[in-house]
Amino acid sequence: RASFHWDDPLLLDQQLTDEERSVRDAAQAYCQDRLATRVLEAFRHEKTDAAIFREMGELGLLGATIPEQYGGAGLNYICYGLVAREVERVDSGYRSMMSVQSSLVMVPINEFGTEAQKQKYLPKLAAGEWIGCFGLTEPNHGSDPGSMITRAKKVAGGYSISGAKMWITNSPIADVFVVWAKDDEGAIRGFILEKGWKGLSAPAIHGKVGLRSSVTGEIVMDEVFCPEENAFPEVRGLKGPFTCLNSARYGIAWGAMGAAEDCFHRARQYVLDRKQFGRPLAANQLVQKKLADMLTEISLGLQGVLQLGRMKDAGTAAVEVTSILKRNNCGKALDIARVARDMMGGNGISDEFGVARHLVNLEVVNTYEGTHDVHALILGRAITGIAAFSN
Ligand code: TGC
Ligand code: FAD
Repeated sequence: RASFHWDDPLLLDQQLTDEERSVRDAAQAYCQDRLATRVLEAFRHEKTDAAIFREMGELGLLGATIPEQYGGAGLNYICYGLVAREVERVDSGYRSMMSVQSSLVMVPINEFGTEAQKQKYLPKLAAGEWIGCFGLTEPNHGSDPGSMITRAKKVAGGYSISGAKMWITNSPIADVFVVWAKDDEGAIRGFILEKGWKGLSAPAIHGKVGLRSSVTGEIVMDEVFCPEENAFPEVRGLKGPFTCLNSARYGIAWGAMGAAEDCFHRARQYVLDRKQFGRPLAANQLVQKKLADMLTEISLGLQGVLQLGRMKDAGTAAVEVTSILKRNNCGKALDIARVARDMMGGNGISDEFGVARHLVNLEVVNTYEGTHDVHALILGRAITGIAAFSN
C-alpha cells in the first residue's frame, strides 16, 4: 500500500524536474530565512523594505522567465510559479512586489520593447537595482480598463501624457513606470516613464487593511513628456496590458496556493496542540472535515497550476485557462484562510499567528488582476459566446 503524504498527497514534488526542484528549494530557503523573519513588523507598521528587490535580484528571483541575455533567469513558467508559491507562503505583499516587477514591468519591456529599451531597463530591473510599477487601473476605471481616460498626446519628439492611475503596487518607490494611455487615435499604448520626470508623481495610499508589506500608490501625470524612444513601438489595444496580466495572473494562482498551504499547516499544528474538553481539537470530526476540505482544495489547485504552467511552457494555454486558475485558487485560498482563522479561535485574530494576515491579504489578491467575478464573466463569455459585462 502506497503511503499517504498529508503535505503532498498528489506527489507534486515528484512531478518537477531537478532544475525546478532546485529553484523551488533556493526560493524557499530565502523566503523562510530572510522574509518570514521580517514580515510581522512590515505588516504591522505598513513598511515596505525596498532592499528586498536587491536581495531577490541577487538570487535570480526577478524576471524568472526573461532571457538571460537581458539579465533574467531564463527559466520556465513552472519555476516562476514555484517561486511565487514560496514567496506568498510568507506574504502576498512580498509576492506582489516580485510579480509586478517580473510580469507587469519586465514582461512588457521584453515582449513589446525595442532592443534599446530592453538593454537599458531589463538588466537593472532583474538585479533589483531599479524598481518597476505598472499603471493600468484608474480611479474610475478598474474592471473596465478599456474606458481609461489617460491620454498620450503626440507632440514634437514624443508624447505629452496626462491622467491618473490608482492602486498601483510599488509606485511610490518606483524608478520605472510602465503606463498605459490612449493616443490621438484612441488606441491604448504603453510607455516607459522614469522617476523624476517633470509632471510625474506617485503619492502613497495609506490605511490598507491587507497587503500592508507592499506599498501601493497613485501615478499622477500632468503633461509628462515621454520621448518617442520610450514608447512601445508596435503594440496597440488591450492586448498590450493583458499580455502582462496573463503572466501575472498565472503567478498569483500559484502564489495563492502558497498562502493557503501556510494557513493549512498552521491550523493543523494548532488543532493538534490545542486541547479543549480534555482532548486535542484535532480529535473532533468537525475539525478533521475542515482539514480534509483544505487539503483537497490545495492539492487540486496545485495540480491545476502545474498543468497550466506546462501548457504555458508548451504554448498551448488559452488565456481563459488562466482565468479558471486565478479565480479558483484565489477564491479557495481565501476560504481556507477564513476557516483556518476560525479554527484558531481568539488567537486566530492576532497578527502573531499569521493566518489573519493571509486572510486580509487574500481579500486583495481575490480582487486585483481581475476580480473573482470578472474572471467568471471572462469564462462565461468563452463558454456561451455572450459577453455579459458589455453591450
Ligand atoms: P476584450 O474585448 O475582452 O479584449 C480587448 C482586446 O484585448 C485582447 N485580449 C487579450 N489579449 C491577451 N491576453 C488576454 N488575456 C486578453 N484578453 C483580451 C482581445 O483579444 C482584444 O484584442 P483585439 O485585437 O480584438 O482588440 O476587452 P474588454 O474591454 O471587453 O475586456 C473586458 C475584461 C473584463 C475581460 C477585461 O477588461 C478585464 O480583464 N478586466 C480586469 C482588469 C484587470 O485585470 N486589471 C488588472 C490591473 S493590474 C493589477 O491589478 C496588478 S496587481 C498586481 C500585484 O500587486 O501583484
Ligand atoms: P470595480 O471594477 O469598480 O469593481 C467593483 C465590484 O464590481 C467588484 O466586485 C467587481 O467584480 C464588480 N463588477 C465590476 N464590473 C462588473 C460587471 N460587469 N458585472 C458584475 N460585476 C462587476 N492596478 C494596476 O493597474 N496596477 C497595480 O499594480 C495594481 N495593484 C493593486 C494593488 C492593490 C492593493 C489593489 C487593491 C489594487 C491594485 N490594482 C492595480 C487595481 C486592481 O486591479 C483593481 O482594484 C481591480 O481590477 C478592480 O477594479 P476596481 O477596484 O475599480 O473595482
